[in-house]
Amino acid sequence: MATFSGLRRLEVVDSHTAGEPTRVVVTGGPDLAGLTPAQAVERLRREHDWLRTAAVLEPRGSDILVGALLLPPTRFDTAAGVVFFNNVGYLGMCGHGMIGVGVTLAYLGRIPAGEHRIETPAGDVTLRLAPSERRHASFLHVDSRVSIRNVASRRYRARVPVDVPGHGRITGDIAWGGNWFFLCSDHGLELRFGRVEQLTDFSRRLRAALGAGGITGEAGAEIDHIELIGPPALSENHGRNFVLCPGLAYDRSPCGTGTSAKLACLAADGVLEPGVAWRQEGILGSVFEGSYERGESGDEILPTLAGRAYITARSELLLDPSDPFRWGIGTHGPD
Ligand code: PYC
Repeated sequence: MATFSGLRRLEVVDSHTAGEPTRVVVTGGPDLAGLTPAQAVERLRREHDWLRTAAVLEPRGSDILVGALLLPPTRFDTAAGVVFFNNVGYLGMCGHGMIGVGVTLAYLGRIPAGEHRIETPAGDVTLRLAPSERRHASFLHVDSRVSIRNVASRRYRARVPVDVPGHGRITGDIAWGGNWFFLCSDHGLELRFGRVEQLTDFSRRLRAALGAGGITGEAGAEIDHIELIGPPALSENHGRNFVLCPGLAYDRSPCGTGTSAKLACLAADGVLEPGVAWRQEGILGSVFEGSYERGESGDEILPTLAGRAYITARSELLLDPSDPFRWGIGTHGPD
């Protein structure tokens, strides 16, 4: 007979933003009160990585899931802190995830419509939630469309040549949008949903070539996101992307940090003025609307992105001490 003593419980709320899922861990994590998100990441990595693996790896999660651990604010002017993670580690920021965090906090009744500052390891991000209008009414009191003002973003290097085995030479820009991206337009591939296997394979080889060639972000930072750029499917939009995430899943959304990196490149090339809208399609055709203001230093921009997120589940993850896979498949957990 099954026994259920000693279960560890994680309360989670799941959502998706433009098709890309986010799992917010609300309770059940370790006590990280008083730590900033950057300090919390270090503590999680060292002592509590079980939380990440149990929440997002199989059998409870999958490679495409991005997790978000809510933290108490460390300052009077912020509403919360958040640490994002995935199947292989921790993220500096996550745009689709932050939009999901916005609707989740509203769903939980923790924040009303309005502006809220959220701490992340990459810096503060401002969430803007509008009250729901009747014609869009859901069970939330806020509209599903959330906008975020992301961390300062910038292009670091332009038109960097890379030899991709089996493909030939391509060029791309290296940019920061809260994570490091290599953005490539001259790949010659069609950015269609039916082609995700080919796009994934090419992006993996491109990422390996960056590593082999010692091509990095600033201060030797690993470039762990690849963004293939192409024309939009719909004329009302301005571009389309395919983004390969660090754990080799592709982003179902247009990728908030990737769209920020793209805006930084457009600004650096002088082809998009501050305040002008850029509608970025992802590989599913879902859209983030972006724009930017100039940042404090000459090459920095402050991107704003808007997209829709929907709550999909509220549940309790149970970690049974007799379950050999309770910490996630392929990991041993703390014991
Ligand atoms: O939206 O920034 C984003 C993101 C990063 C990884 C997956 N989504």
